[in-house]
Amino acid sequence: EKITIKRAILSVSDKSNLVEFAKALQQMGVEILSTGGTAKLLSSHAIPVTAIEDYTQFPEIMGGRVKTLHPKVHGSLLGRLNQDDTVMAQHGILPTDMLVVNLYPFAATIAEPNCDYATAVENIDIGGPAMLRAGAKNHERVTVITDPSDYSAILQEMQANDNSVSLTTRKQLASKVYAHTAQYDAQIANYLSRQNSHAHHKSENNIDTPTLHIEAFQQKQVLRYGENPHQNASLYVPLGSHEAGIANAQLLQGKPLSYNNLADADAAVAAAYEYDELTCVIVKHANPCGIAEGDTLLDAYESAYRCDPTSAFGGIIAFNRPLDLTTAKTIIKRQFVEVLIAPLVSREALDVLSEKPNIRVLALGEHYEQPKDIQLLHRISGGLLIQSADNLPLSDVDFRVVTNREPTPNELHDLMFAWKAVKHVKSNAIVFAKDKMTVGIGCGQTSRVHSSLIASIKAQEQNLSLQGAVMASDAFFPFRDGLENAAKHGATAVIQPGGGMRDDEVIEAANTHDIAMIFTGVRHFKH
Ligand code: 93A
Repeated sequence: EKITIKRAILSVSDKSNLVEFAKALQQMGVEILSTGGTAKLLSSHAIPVTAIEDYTQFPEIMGGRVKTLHPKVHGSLLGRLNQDDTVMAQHGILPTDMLVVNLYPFAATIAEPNCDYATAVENIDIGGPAMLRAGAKNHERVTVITDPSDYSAILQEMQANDNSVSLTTRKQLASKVYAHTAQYDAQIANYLSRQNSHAHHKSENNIDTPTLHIEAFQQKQVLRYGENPHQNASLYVPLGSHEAGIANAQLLQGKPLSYNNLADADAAVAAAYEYDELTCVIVKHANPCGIAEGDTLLDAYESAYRCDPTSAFGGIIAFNRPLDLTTAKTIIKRQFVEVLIAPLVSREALDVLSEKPNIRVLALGEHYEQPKDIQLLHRISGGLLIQSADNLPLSDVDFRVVTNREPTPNELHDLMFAWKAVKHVKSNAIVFAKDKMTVGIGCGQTSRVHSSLIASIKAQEQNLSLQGAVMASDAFFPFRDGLENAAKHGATAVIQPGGGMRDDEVIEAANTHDIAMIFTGVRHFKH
């Protein structure tokens, strides 16, 4: 059934675009009811408006805490089409067909550096969410708008359909409402529990850490399937924020990204943006199989590819600089690639890539920055593990040379390069690097010795000499054999967290082999 919108309640804190929206409603013959501040603004623009107080015959009281919490307001929003006509008439309740509400800006208020507790509490909106939830429940009749950026689309729909909005749209808007109020309540819950001292604990390094609460997400896209074809999957994005990242990257060509594509692309971009220098990262099964810096994009790609061409087949390639024609050409001539990612992709590069339309090409945006403060979620049976990201700034790391010999400047550069790389390799992680490229990566083994063995085997397979290479380990070496092994393969410098029981023996082994070793005091487990 078509419902012509005849009456609307407008009560908004964010008053952007409101006046022109209300004007358009008025021109369509819609009667407008409003709360204090909203009514005042509309009146000042000569838009006729009925004060809610006049409709309810009850004043706004308690400094605005009770404005719309009245049966004549909620009855007006909840009254069912046809079914409730009699009781509404009996109590002088007029039906509302449209509700436009956005809430007291709680998140913005508590983000203010000087926000005190009382101000925060006063910014908990009660009447707004109550109306939103009522109107959304009754979406069979009521059109509920909570986002000013929806005004123009709704007006267009009304103009094209005799002042009515389709049920499909009303349902969509209703789902947006509940997502919004859920997010709003989550922000309040998080704030209040942060106020409570039990919600803070001293972490091991005596940093006062707030307890993490799960962010609210909404479904963005249903994916074809999950890790395997018999698994269902969806992509979710944080509610109410447009976070930069793979989930919002622009697909310039190719089929929609799969679950594995998204996960691998994410790993590749995180690693590529670990570096300020021009860098290429090739990822397979969420692990880098080649990382390299280069003077040109092509250099970087060639070096990253050389590290492990076998694994690079069907890989995901990410750059932290715009993708150019020469590099794009070389890649598609040389190898099968699933996804190519760069901040920008030049017109000519895209033209040549279009010869292989199955390659998914993603642009992150010119000024892309890797988000720093994202929560990492890991579902376990019966619960959910949440942790903050592994994003300690390098400037906070206390790099200490623990051996007799200091690293040479070249070794030092490679050590830093390898240390950034090893953070992005699944544990146990060992990275050999030389001349700003990885020359052997050992990932995901249950023992460090085997990771290092695999890294060296891979290097030998590619005829990449480990002579003069450096080695990075994501966690400390429990025994001196880790160092013996590095020396055996020709590594001359090592970087690792340190902190093991037998650090003395490990340092002694390094000195015996004239290896320069740095302790970071920071571990980079990744599982
Ligand atoms: O303090 S409230 O929770 N009590 C209410 O009854 C109520 N009704 C609407 N806040 C209430 N509102 C909110 O007031 C709306 O959600 C909106 O954000 C704001 C609009 O107030 P004004 O029109 O006076 O600017």
